[in-house]
Amino acid sequence: MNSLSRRLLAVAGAAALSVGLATPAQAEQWAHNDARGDVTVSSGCDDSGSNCTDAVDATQAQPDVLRVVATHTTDRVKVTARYAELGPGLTKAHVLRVVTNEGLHRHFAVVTDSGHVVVKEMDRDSDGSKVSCTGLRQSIDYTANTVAMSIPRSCLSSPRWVRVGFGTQVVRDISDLAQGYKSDDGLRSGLTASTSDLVLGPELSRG
Ligand SMILES: [Ca+2]
Repeated sequence: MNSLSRRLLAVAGAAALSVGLATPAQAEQWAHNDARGDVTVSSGCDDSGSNCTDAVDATQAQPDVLRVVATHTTDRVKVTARYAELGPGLTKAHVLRVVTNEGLHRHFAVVTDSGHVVVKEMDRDSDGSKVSCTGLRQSIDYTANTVAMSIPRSCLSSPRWVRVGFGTQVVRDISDLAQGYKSDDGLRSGLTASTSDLVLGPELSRG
């Protein structure tokens, strides 16, 4: 299985247009408008959810990311994503990827099941071990179809700049991974290759 899928499923427990924004005084911000209709459906998987066949299915509204805004403030690294459709059903993994100027590589994952947060953790890329961090936050709005997640800078060694990626995966049946999943990398228009990690945006300096 690819690194992204492995990570997303592991934390589940069961296994463009880019524009610079006018920056507020206290934050540097970047936004990306992701393509509509570019959800990747992974099907024909084995029992562990591996070795799937990936294909873009333009008819899938969930979890089609339409816009990602990343913000690096004086105390947090934050991303907000808006979807064509989110919805509380099924098992969903939302992942914020961060790479810092000091070479830290982290993935902050929030997994929901039927709308309830069941996993919330940050992992180190090199070995997948959990990184303790007080102050990880998420906010999910199923009416507005938005997800916001943020990491305190103090948990990232207070970096000078960061690059962030963001994506969401929906597991079709957490008790039967062979049924596959649907994914959208919020910074990649088109196929979310199951062999690659989340695409990173540009360097964002501390605001
Ligand atoms: Ca999309």
